[in-house]
Amino acid sequence: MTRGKYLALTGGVGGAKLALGLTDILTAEQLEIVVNTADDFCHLGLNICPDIDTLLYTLSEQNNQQLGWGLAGESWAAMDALERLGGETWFRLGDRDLATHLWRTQALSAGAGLSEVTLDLAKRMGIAHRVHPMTNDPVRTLVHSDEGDLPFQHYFVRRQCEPAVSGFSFRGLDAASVNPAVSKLLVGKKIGGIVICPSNPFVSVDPILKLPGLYEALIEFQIPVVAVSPIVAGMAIKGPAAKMMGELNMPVTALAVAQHYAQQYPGLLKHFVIDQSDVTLVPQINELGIAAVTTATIMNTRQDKKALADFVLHLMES
Ligand code: FO1
Repeated sequence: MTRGKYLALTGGVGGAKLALGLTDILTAEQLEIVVNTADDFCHLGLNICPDIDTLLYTLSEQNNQQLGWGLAGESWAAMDALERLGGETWFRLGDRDLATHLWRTQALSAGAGLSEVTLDLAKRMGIAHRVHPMTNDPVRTLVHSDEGDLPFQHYFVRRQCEPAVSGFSFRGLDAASVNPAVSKLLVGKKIGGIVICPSNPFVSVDPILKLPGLYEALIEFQIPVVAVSPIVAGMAIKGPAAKMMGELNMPVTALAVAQHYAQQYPGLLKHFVIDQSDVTLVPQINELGIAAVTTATIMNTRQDKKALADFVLHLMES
């Protein structure tokens, strides 16, 4: 089957699963992946990029499936030693994972951009596909909550998503530019379609789509965009999306996710893929001007990931 070049937009775990399925079908010439960087932060002097690393570890089949982040077969000697020194250990950096952060921090300190560093890291991990941070500029999610404004990792890891959220803002977003490697693909009309992976719409997908000029470019170039719902049968497969929706007074449904995308990015989505268990939502999603389609969206096995990827790609060709 011949396909043009596709872009996948993703955050962490759920998105990385679909990205892995896409890499099983599409070659490095046919697929490039754009990752959220608004979760990034500087911790213990290291540049940590959690979504980039979750994707790189998943694509290189080194990811820790029990934790959902970090590397498989990890050990924690450095964290234990840091604890004995009375250092900060709420954000757990495994011994092997530390090597990634050290490598990245050194390369960035030597003057390389995040884009270059990420492409290089991916190559060194044996990943054929090009992985692009959404921007080279610092964009940081701030979670507005009943405990005040919290930097994303303080909300997510330190406070275990317990504070009730009332909204989000993305520091640095207005001054940020879309990664030039991604802009080049869009302007060069090289993109045949975009897959929005089943990542958190508020803190993983919004920071990407809200980068100045990106949504406008996707509309201008009439690129078919398909999104996959991260909400299935009223629950998030992974992470705090469902809890956030409840606190934002949204119904916890795939329909509400589609409404969010329709309101924030009018005309962007051509198709919205929801789980077959949510089939009753199809007519209401269609009323938003987005064609809702159902399939099995829960990705437990490698075959599940590939099957969902194949389904999404067929939609884009239709
Ligand atoms: N998530 C946790 O829940 N606890 C951790 O201690 C933790 C450490 C960590 C270290 C490196 C890394 O790349 C990711 C890490 N994560 C941890 C996951 C991560 O912070 C979140 O899953 C994402 O930011 C949300 O997509």
